[in-house]
Amino acid sequence: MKIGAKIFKALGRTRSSISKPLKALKRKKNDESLILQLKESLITSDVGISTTDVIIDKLSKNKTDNPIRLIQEILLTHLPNQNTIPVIPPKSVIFLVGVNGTGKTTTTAKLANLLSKQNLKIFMIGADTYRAAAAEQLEEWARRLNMKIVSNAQSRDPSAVLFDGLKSAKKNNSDVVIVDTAGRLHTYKNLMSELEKMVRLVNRHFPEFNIVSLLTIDASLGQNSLIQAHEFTQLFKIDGVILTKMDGTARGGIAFPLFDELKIPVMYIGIGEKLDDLIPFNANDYIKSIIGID
Ligand SMILES: Nc1nc2c(ncn2[C@@H]2O[C@H](COP(=O)(O)OP(=O)(O)OP(=O)(O)O)[C@@H](O)[C@H]2O)c(=O)[nH]1
Ligand SMILES: [Mg+2]
Repeated sequence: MKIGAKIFKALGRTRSSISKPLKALKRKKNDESLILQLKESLITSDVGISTTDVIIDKLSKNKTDNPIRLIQEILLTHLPNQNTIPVIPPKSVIFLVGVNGTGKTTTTAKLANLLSKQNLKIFMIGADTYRAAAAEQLEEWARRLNMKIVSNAQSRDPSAVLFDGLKSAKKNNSDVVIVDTAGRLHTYKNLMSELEKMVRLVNRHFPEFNIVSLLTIDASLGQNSLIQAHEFTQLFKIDGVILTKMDGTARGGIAFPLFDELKIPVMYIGIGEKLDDLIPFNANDYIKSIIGID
């Protein structure tokens, strides 16, 4: 299945709520009750108030023949330009961070799979030393992927595991190192200071590696995920977001408020639990999948 088709399928529920009033508006132009219905759909899909307001305002004022096209154009201006989304260069350490249960460990494996298909030599590090069986979970993925990994189920020190892992990754001449981190500590502050310690370690001992911090966000959590993202970005530098669990949610509009409010670009989307269920974010495909054009 092509990437565009995959995202189209994943966003089916979001689309079904938005495209109904939108298609009806094409027939009954400027119908106030349809515009109101569209507004409600956009808001319940988590497109966000500010983007929704712009759409409704333009729709009410413009006597357009093609409301779907108009909305497509507006939505495009509310996402980062595709060319500004960072790519992962060789010699990168990717930290996957995020609240517990948002999909860090699964996404570590999925991202390893995706990047290895771009001919990058991948190394994984299981630096979640807090959750029971976290190391085993990632080791199992590494076995399936036939990839190198360093983890330590006995350790309670994520930085020590990271150090060992980076030493091995260097010896192995790996291009990209993906680090699974802990999602739960007693407080956000503790979590952030562990993450910062790991970043310092890379800068000090492995300066040849470029650091990329990606935040996993559970798309089905709606406004709560925005609050989480806000808290993380206040305390830790985030380069991009991976929206997980986009499959099956009716709240697939979350990329808009994320960018509007926090200026963080979405880089990848998780659309299932399998290794192939991670796709690079593409604004055009995403918007088409939400409003129902192909
Ligand atoms: N449907 C769906 N499920 C997902 C996706 N990504 C992750 N999951 C599931 O979400 C659950 C939690 O994923 P994990 O990868 O363990 O999450 P985590 O952030 O590592 O969790 P902690 O280690 O507890 O912090 C698992 O059951 C995954 O299979 C996705 O894109 N779609
Ligand atoms: Mg985990």
